[in-house]
Amino acid sequence: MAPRPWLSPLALPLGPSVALLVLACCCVAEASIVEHTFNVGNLSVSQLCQPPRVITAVNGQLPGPAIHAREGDTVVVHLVNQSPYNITIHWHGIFQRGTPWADGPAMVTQCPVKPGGNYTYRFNATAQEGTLWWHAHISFLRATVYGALVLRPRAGADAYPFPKPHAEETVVLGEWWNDNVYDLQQMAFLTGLPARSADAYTINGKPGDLYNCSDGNQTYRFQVRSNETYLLRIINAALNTPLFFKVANHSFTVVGADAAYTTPYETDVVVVAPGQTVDALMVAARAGGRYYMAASPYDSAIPQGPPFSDTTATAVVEYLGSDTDPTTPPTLPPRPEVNDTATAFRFLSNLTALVRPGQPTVPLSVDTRMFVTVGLGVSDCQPTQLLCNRSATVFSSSMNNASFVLPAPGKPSMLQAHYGGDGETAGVYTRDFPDRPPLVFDYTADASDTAALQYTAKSTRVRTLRFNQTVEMVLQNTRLIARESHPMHLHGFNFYVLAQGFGNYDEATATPRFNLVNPQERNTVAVPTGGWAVIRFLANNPGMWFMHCHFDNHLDLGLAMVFEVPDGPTPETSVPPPPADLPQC
Ligand SMILES: *[C@@H]1O[C@H](CO)[C@@H](O)[C@H](O)[C@H]1NC(C)=O
Ligand SMILES: *[C@@H]1O[C@H](CO)[C@@H](O)[C@H](O)[C@H]1NC(C)=O
Ligand SMILES: *[C@@H]1O[C@H](CO)[C@@H](O)[C@H](O)[C@H]1NC(C)=O
Ligand SMILES: *[C@@H]1O[C@H](CO)[C@@H](O)[C@H](O)[C@H]1NC(C)=O
Ligand SMILES: *[C@@H]1O[C@H](CO)[C@@H](O)[C@H](O)[C@H]1NC(C)=O
Ligand SMILES: *[C@@H]1O[C@H](CO)[C@@H](O)[C@H](O)[C@H]1NC(C)=O
Ligand SMILES: *[C@@H]1O[C@H](CO)[C@@H](O)[C@H](O)[C@H]1NC(C)=O
Ligand SMILES: *[C@@H]1O[C@H](CO)[C@@H](O)[C@H](O)[C@H]1NC(C)=O
Ligand SMILES: *[C@@H]1O[C@H](CO)[C@@H](O)[C@H](O)[C@H]1NC(C)=O
Ligand SMILES: *[C@@H]1O[C@H](CO)[C@@H](O)[C@H](O)[C@H]1NC(C)=O
Ligand SMILES: *[C@@H]1O[C@H](CO)[C@@H](O)[C@H](O)[C@H]1NC(C)=O
Ligand SMILES: *[C@@H]1O[C@H](CO)[C@@H](O)[C@H](O)[C@H]1NC(C)=O
Ligand SMILES: [Cu+2]
Repeated sequence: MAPRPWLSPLALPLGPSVALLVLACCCVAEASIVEHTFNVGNLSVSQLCQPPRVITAVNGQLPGPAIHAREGDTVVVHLVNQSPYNITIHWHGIFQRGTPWADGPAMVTQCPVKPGGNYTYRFNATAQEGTLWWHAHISFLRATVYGALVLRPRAGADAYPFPKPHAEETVVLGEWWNDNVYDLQQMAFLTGLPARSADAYTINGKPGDLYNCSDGNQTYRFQVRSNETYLLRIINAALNTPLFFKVANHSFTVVGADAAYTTPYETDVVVVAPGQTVDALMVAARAGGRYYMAASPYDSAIPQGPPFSDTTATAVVEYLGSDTDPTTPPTLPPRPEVNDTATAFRFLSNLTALVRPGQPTVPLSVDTRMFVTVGLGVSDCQPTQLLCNRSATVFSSSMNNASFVLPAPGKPSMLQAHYGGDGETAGVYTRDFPDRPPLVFDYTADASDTAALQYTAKSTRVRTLRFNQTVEMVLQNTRLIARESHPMHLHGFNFYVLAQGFGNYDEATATPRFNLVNPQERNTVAVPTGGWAVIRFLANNPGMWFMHCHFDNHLDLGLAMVFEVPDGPTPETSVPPPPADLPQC
């Protein structure tokens, strides 16, 4: 990839309708329509000096096209499936208020778009600013079907609640397999054995110079000018790996996370779990030179799990001007150890929200309290796992010991069942997701009673809320099989993270530590390994909303549940009829 100058906001590749609007309405900031066509199909890619491989990609790009919109715009994406696989796309972090049929998780809000089929996603980017992203929400296809979704303020970059940067860049972190990821998922399911870990990490689709490869064409390059400030929009699109992110000899001011502004936070390392985003200002404070941007793994599992790639993805930050010698190798930043939980926790727990007048803040009263364990376990093979060892149990994962499975083939999606009013009678799901684990035990300390506690049964359980109820949820990691930091993602809402810590949640000591002033607002929280996090959200969005671990390996094993939010009192607070082109199963 040729080096390219940092894009100025006006030179961004906006859709035709937005480009027109920028010309026509420089003074009046009206909402506009941002329209894209996503052709999902085969793309042949050569990576890590391997022979070309066929991957599934949007419009022949890896990462896929970035969507740029302004707060309040209507986003319209025509998905055309020219791939051999069933596809859906999720707009990660978009509330989808009034458009639950556009959320995207397969079999939760829609049946998949079959090969040769198409579906138009239509939603408003209302009351959200910052960096989000989109990705496939079926099989492991999001390994290559992903891209940025950038929401700027209605009034443009001048309206950022921080000094306007000279330019912006999206930095999408990913994982790469020298394999067909659809087949990997199929084998993992059929055998009940975990899929193997990635062969490389990537920055904007490229693994970088530290991998064995000699063609010099696998490194992404950014160019900067001395003393200018850049807004990095960092997205972790990896399937299973939280990442440390650094730039040699540079530091950051974090100003946003998950499309919610934060109090400016100074750091030289950014930590992003799968599903999370971080917006960080970086001053190009050197006179010149070349510096590596590095993304390296954080492996939170205790004890450490299956082997994973202890490697580093790099991109090059190159200063323009005579002070840069293009022949010097870039400086590599020191990277945290793979098990550096202290660094991960310091970053993830220290972020706070930027409180702004007129913006919603954390609800102070609570209607429903839930205590939910998240972790690994074992299950019996399901009948459809045809290559399973039936005399043994297989890995599983669960929330409150309920291991989630999607509705079986032949059933409608959960949102269709909900809308039809026959969710339970149609045998699609049951309304009995528990508010407590079935058994109270020492969730995090080493103990010998482990084997008896590991077993978990498969089910499709939802928690039905009242419309506009305030929900507080303690997410408690367990030691069963292994402690691990699970990135828990909620569709349809942002939540506030009131507190987090290690060990067993203790209400008496935790409650006084709740941040009820400026708690960070996110759509994905990395529950500390062997620890807990407390979140709160207002259930003001009717629909069926998936909550799940954003490690695809764990999602597939059942670390998920669904919130069912009934209609409110008005048409605006009710699930509308499904769009005419909603795919059928
Ligand atoms: C896409 O690639 C798969 C192999 O991965 C192949 O079976 C299929 O025919 C290809 N489809 C098209 C339209 O090229
Ligand atoms: C989306 O925005 C458009 C234009 O502002 C508006 O007409 C429409 O009602 C909105 N849709 C929803 C579901 O809120
Ligand atoms: C989308 O699907 C409809 C219904 O099958 C079909 O009529 C239409 O031609 C398709 N559009 C595209 C762009 O493939
Ligand atoms: C590169 O190859 C060497 C020798 O085969 C091996 O030891 C090393 O782990 C490889 N590095 C990466 C990043 O694959
Ligand atoms: C490098 O990759 C680009 C596309 O990413 C391609 O156009 C170019 O031909 C490649 N160059 C080499 C030397 O392989
Ligand atoms: C950057 O700022 C420093 C301190 O203000 C100044 O000395 C230096 O000349 C500036 N460099 C450039 C390239 O403008
Ligand atoms: C830049 O970073 C490298 C690697 O950490 C370090 O060795 C070097 O001293 C740093 N240079 C300066 C000028 O800070
Ligand atoms: C991280 O792993 C190394 C090597 O296994 C070990 O020596 C060290 O104690 C571990 N650190 C933590 C914080 O667990
Ligand atoms: C961040 O959190 C840690 C606890 O992990 C604390 O010791 C530290 O003082 C906090 N503040 C900053 C600015 O890092
Ligand atoms: C299946 O599991 C049983 C019980 O753990 C074990 O004894 C047996 O070796 C396994 N068979 C295979 C083929 O792995
Ligand atoms: C939902 O509850 C909040 C307060 O918790 C209230 O301000 C808002 O008006 C309610 N919305 C609806 C649609 O009932
Ligand atoms: C694709 O989706 C359809 C409809 O839900 C389903 O019947 C079919 O089995 C799926 N195909 C694959 C390969 O998963
Ligand atoms: Cu997980």
